[in-house]
Formats: sequence, C-alpha cells, structure tokens
Amino acid sequence: MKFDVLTLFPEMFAPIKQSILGRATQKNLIDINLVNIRDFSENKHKKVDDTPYGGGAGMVMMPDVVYRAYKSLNSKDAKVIYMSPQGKTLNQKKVVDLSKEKHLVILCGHYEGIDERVVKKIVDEEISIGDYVLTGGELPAMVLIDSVSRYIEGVLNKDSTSEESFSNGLLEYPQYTRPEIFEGMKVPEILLSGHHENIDKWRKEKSIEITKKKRPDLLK
Ligand code: 4G3
Repeated sequence: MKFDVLTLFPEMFAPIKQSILGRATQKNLIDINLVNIRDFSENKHKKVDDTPYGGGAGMVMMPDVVYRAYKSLNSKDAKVIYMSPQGKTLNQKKVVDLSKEKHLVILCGHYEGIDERVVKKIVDEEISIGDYVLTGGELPAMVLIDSVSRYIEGVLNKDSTSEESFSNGLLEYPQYTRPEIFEGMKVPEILLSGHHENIDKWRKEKSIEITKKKRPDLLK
C-alpha cells in the first residue's frame, strides 16, 4: 500500500518509521511518501497560509499551494483523505475497508484548517480520529497509517487481528505471561492446563464479561 502524505511538518512522521511499520517499509509492504506542502509555495518567503476572509482568529492554508502539492503526486487511482475534526469518526470497520485500497493520499491541515475550495476540489473523504481538536492533522494521519497498515498481509507476524478487541465486536480477553506469580497474584489456572477447548471457552466468557463492564455500548 502506498501512502502519500501532504503535510507542512514531514519531520513529525519519524515515529512511524520505527518498529513494525519500519520493518513493513523495509519489506516494501507499505510505502510512506512524505511531501512538504511548503515546497510548493511560490512566495519568496515560502508563505503557505493567510488570514481568514471575514476575519477571525488564526490562519488558513492557501488553496493554490495545497493544490500544487497534490498535483505533484501520481494519484489518479488514489483515495484522498482529509484528516479533520469535521470528518466521520474512524473505527475498526473503516480501518479494514481502507486497508483494501492500493493508494491513499492523506492531507494534513494546520492552523485553522485549509481553504474550503481546494478541499472540495481534491478530497474524497474527510476522517476524524475522535471528537477533539489537535494542532494539526499529522497525529491523526499517523493513527490512520498505523491502524490500516496492520491489516496489510505480512505486516504483523501472526494474524493477531482476528482475536483482538473490536474484531468480533467485543473487547479482548486478558493476557498473562511469566512469572506465574506476580506480587502475590497467580495466572488463572485454566491457562496453565493446556486444554485448548476450555481455554477458548474461558477467553470468550472473559471477553463478554469485560465488554459488559468496560464498554456496554458495544453490546447494543
Ligand atoms: C482541519 C484532525 C484540520 C480543520 C485535525 C483543524 C483533530 C483532528 C485541523 C481544523 C485536527 C481529528 C487540524 N484536529 N479529530 N487539526 O481527527 O479546524
């Protein structure tokens, strides 16, 4: 999967070059191409934003600069996503759907956002990672890239996506590892039994119990 990211702050994407996504990039399973919108300013001071028409606080990213950055990409068959607090809230189903795309272009706004005309011109879908405002769309873009990449074949070692939280509409069962006793607390006996049928049954019951207690809204 190819991700083109249009951003004023490409350096912010260092975290997704680490660990699992770093290895996925090395293996050519994903390709994250960071494009600095500022490189497409034609202003002598590399200006990319201006005051809002009608007045008000903050700055708005200029449409022509964003449009030139977009046009520099080879994105005919790409889905263009704008990370915005006004988008539909991301969830696991949306993540799975997006993981089936071959090419995503992710537009990150800063300041008070981007001039509406270029959003209308190039964006296919507006997505939010939750009902709160951040200083920019970069953290949301990283959340999207991380969550989607996990569903690309070969990115995760085993298929850990089929049993995890949300995959079956429930939260995940509790996990334990060595030592067998930690601060006086024992690992549940059944997990040491080697009886896989009983373990599966116990985990399913725990999933339901935990979902009822922590996220009853998921059961409705
Ligand atoms: C557009 C996304 C972008 C308009 C972006 C602010 C939160 C989210 C921005 C705007 C963002 C989110 C940049 N903050 N909830 N900030 O996904 O007013």
